[in-house]
Amino acid sequence: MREAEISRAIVEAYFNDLLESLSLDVAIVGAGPSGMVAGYYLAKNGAKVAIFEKKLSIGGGIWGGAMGFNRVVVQEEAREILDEFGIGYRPFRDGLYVADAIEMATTLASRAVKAGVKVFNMVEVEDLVVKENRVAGIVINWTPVKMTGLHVDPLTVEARFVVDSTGHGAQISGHLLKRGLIERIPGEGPMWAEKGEELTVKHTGEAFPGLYVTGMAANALAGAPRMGPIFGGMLLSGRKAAFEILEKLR
Ligand code: 48F
Repeated sequence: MREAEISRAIVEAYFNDLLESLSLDVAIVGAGPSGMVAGYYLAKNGAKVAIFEKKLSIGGGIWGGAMGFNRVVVQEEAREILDEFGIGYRPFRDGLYVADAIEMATTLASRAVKAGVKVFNMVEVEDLVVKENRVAGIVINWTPVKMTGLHVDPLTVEARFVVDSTGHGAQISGHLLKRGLIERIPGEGPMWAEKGEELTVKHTGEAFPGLYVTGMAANALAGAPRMGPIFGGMLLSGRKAAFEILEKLR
């Protein structure tokens, strides 16, 4: 067993995947619930898709449940997505179900990867490629480069569609705002679970030619309320974006 061979195995495998992912049908930014669900349905239906996640871990806001109590609530409308993924849950009251946050994060990730999604963690999307008023790709850099503030140029990935699944900050749409390509991002409103859940799904869609928004990023763009630790809207949002994009890819 030679150390250099271990290194060669890693470098070859990683860079083969990265090379293969430099030209995508869909580049998803953010491996939270909405991004992973979108990735799963896209890959399962034949799209070439990768998720770029700036943190070491995938899962976004799932892990901590609420206040670190690692359970999340899902409403009736999204139960079929839990079933599709094989995530367990217990009925509570009023059409609510409780799922284990750890099971949700790991199962969403596992099923997305097994469906064919490539996940590149520790990679921050620092900008967008925009050509002739259409988003045409993403600009990526290593998270440690961003954290240390080193002056290192990025790489670029071309994609027919980019999905902003970056959560509360809507970071990717923010690059369009900075360039005056969209007018404003009002940011999410104060807590109102029912309304926030409904509007997350409603506002999921193409926010700019070539750029879709999902989950809390959709709420931030629309100025819709936050909703806390209820996750059905995130799951439904990811699925909605995936099927709208699949339709356009066809
Ligand atoms: O925040 P996040 O979980 O997004 P979401 O799918 O779900 C929101 C819920 O978790 C929760 C909630 C539900 O009621 O309110 O907050 O909308 O995941 C967003 C992911 O995007 C990553 C970030 O690290 C997180 O894992 N991310 C953010 N900016 C970038 C990024 C970036 N520039 N490049 C790569 N990843």
